[in-house]
Amino acid sequence: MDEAYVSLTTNDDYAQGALVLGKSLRNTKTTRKLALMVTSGVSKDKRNQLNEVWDVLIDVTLLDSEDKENLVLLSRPELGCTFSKLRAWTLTQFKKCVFLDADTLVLQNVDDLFEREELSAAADVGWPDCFNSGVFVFKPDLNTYNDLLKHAKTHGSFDGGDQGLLNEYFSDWAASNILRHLPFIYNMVSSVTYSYAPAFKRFGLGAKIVHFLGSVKPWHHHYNPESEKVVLTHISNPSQSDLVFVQMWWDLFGVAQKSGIGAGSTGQSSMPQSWQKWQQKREPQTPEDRKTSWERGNPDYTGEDGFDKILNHMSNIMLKNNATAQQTSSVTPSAAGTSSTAGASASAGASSTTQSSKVKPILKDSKK
Ligand SMILES: [Mn+2]
Repeated sequence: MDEAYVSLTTNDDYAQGALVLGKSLRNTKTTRKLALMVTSGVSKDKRNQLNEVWDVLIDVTLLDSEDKENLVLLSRPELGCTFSKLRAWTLTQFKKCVFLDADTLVLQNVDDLFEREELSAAADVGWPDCFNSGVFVFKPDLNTYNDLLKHAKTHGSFDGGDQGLLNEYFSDWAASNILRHLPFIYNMVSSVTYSYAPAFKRFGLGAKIVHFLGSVKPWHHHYNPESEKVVLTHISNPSQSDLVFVQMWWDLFGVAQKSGIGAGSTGQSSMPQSWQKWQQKREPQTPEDRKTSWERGNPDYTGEDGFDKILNHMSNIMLKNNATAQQTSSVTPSAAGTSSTAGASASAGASSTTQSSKVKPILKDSKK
């Protein structure tokens, strides 16, 4: 196989992200290889864990931008090591790759990304004329790698990290070819309900890759093993979407740690509840499926068969009955009334008869 998903971790902290990312990719039943770049900062224990999920761990040496001034400007000095990301272009055993930051989570199969050209990426939410370098399609090539290093030495990076450098190097991204613009659902910010809640409501279920931007990562939050609920201790006012996705991250982390043992176990049964729920929302059950679940004593209480929906349904029936009753009473006098509208009245009368005959079975049902 000559195509691969590639990620990077330079320490044990991000290794947790890489573990969950790898697991989430496995769950999508991808046909591509999973290749993780690691530096000497990753311990043996973590490497063993990661080896369970990733096909191959590739040792790379740390590459630092040494651009402390700009990193301080961004107040993210830890970003310097993300320059090691450039090493991805040396993985010439693969023809084409998709790079994913270790702080991303894959919700659905994204193998279609391999049909895209270098460099394809989604717009950055902070400056949409720049791409976000957390998810991108690229072609490993030593010439490109050397050019990138040369560019780094002569121009530096305007933000001190890999994103500034890559955006200047692939500077035609913004305007040259729309096919190199990935849709936002391939790199959706986890806190998206903060910036555009209605859009998340309308399009969020289509999300394919979630990106936990910022310095607080899912693994920094507190997880209560008894309630199996995550507590977002580091965000004072977390967004709704963060709550959902950080919980999903932790649930998958639990599975990855228990079974480990990732490569084979991709069955539905190993999917945590939060993931099953998300999938059910995305692929709603057919009425037949729901009937079967109901008959087996498993109504979807939190979804389609939830109390609110049942209440809504019932009040709709009641309102319809009231409307029908009103219509019937308003039609009757005209049916018996003036001869000039006799034709219209007759048809209105007929339809009201049909409606009231429809009402009867519903009333019968509701008595059961
Ligand atoms: Mn990131």
